[in-house]
Amino acid sequence: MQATFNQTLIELVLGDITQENTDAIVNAANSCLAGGAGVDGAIHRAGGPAIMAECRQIGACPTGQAVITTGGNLKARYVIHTVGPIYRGGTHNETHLLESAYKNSLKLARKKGLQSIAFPAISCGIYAYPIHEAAHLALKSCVEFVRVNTEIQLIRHVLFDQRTFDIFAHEFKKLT
Ligand code: AR6
Repeated sequence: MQATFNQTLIELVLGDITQENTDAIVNAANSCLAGGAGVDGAIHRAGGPAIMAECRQIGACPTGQAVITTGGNLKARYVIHTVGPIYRGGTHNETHLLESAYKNSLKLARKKGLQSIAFPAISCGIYAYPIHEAAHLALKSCVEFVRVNTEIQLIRHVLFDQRTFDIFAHEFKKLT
């Protein structure tokens, strides 16, 4: 499923983000950049120890911010590590923090001159963000960004399971 917004193709696919060949893939990290389970674990396993070595040098990343490392053994040249909010009832600035995680990742990609980027469903696993709302915010953040920034040509949302894909697809149709 895909649609063009301004100059950027936004695409939804079902799959494993570690296999993506976009310039960068985004990691749903924690603020210590310490590695973990979920997509974070999968990216470090597939990318090898060079990524963690760079994360240790960087040290930390506050929630809603993003940092960049090389892609190690991945096909993607870079990994952008962002930290989504832990969902705590929706009254702890979660909306703003999730939007910031997407937008700051995109800003960093633009700053690096990258043309394509793949996102997982940030905060939708261990951090327990309600998926409908997270999908809406993810897509809205990307569409808002590409309305005013034309450098990135492809944003791919890589959803790991059918249910998450279907929810993203439902929210995507509302925007097209
Ligand atoms: N490719 C694409 N998506 C994936 C993959 C994969 N290989 N593996 C899992 N997902 P989560 P969070 C999906 O829990 O909620 C870590 O321990 C998964 O099905 O990875 O932001 C970090 O260190 C879900 O839809 O990230 C943090 O402590 C989505 O990716 C914490 O988890 C996000 O799930 C971050 O939690």
